[in-house]
Amino acid sequence: MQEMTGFVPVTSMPYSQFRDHVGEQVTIKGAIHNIRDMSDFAFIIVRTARELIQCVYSPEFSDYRLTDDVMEQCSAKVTGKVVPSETRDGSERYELQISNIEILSTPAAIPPVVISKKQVTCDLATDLDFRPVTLRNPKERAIFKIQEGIQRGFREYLMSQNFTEVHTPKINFAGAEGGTNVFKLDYFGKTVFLAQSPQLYKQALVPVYERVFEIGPVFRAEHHDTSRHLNEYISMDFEMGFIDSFTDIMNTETGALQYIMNLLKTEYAAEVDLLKVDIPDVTTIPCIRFKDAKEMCVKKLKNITDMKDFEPEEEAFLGKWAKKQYNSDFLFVTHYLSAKRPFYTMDDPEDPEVTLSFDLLFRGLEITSGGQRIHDYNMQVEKMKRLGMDPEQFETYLMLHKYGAPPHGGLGIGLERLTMHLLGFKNVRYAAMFPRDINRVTP
Ligand code: AMO
Repeated sequence: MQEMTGFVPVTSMPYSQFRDHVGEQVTIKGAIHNIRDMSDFAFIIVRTARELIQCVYSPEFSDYRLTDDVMEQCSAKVTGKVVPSETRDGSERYELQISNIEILSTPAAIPPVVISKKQVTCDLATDLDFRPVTLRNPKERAIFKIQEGIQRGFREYLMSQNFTEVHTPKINFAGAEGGTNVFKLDYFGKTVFLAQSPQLYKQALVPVYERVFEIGPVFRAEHHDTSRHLNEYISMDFEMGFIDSFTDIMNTETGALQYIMNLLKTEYAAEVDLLKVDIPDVTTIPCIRFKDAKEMCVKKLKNITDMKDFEPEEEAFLGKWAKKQYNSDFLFVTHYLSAKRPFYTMDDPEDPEVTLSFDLLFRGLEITSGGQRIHDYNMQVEKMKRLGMDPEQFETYLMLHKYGAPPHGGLGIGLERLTMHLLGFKNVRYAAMFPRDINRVTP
């Protein structure tokens, strides 16, 4: 009888272990990423899950003879002796002197774009059209390794702060964020909506777990094609109960960002180096009220017409201002106008025109919205009515308030937006693995 032992060996010896095996034969498995034929010898670069490993073929080393089936993108098992390699700057590097290559699979065609150079040089649309292939380029794949680091940091930090990870439904009975950017779905004859955010559910879970978080996809039917909007993105949300003030939420986000940036520096150093990521300092984050920020924008920028929200150029201006004034890449803008925030937002009891809410700008781009929520049943029903909503439609959401909820609040961070500005991209699509926008649903 065959029995499973629960053990699968790691496919390749990591490069970091080569120094302990100098002079020994080791085997790695990966894709042949690049072949540089130097006539009497050849460099064969093997791409493993996270590394590029230089292997050298020469008839001098062994009886193995290179054949034509060793081609770029074939999968192979390469065996060779670990030797120090010559480097121009004298730094310590190792390579494999090939003693055998076993081909495990052969591609049917040559990649449509060059992926074996340092960088993929085609335009964005072509890059996205061929994503399953272009992602193999080490710089492209490093983007999403960094993105993994951000999510991991968010998760690890919140778990250390007693948050419970949850998953809420993406097929919803109502749009949580209002507006028209909600996808409608025919659900066995009923109209339902794709979740714009986990808002209605994460709040419901506060009286259950006190602190919850979720990392998951959300959907926005954006009707325009911009460099900062996707129709499906990953939202990193949390919600916490028993807050004393909405600044508890901003402090928790600051702590999460501190942890994330530190994690990237330590555990993702290879990708940080490869992409030359400028990791921001998050020791403290300055705060400014919406009203004061708006006044500054109106003074410094021309043609500001929307007095209730910021245009992208105002956010960019505020980003530069925070850098100059506080040497900070981040800026919290607080107390947004009540008229511009969703129905669940708590108005400021000292000035009901404004809310106990905030956005976080990172290098001049909004990456987060958050704030304190209404926890009182009558207050929530009244606000819904004032906004022309039908509380009956939100009966299940209102159970939260009706049956008792502590003062609470939370936030949502757009993962692709954070990645975009961390890596200095001009378009959010570079930071989305398989982006969905008004013109794209493939690959
Ligand atoms: P909001 O709608 O502001 O707030 O969204 C939160 C964050 O999500 C990101 N984001 C987007 N990213 C890419 N494409 C889009 N179309 C897109 N829309 C938004 C932004 C934004 O700051 N429920 C609240 C959050 C909360 O209060 O907890 C919400 O979803 O980075």
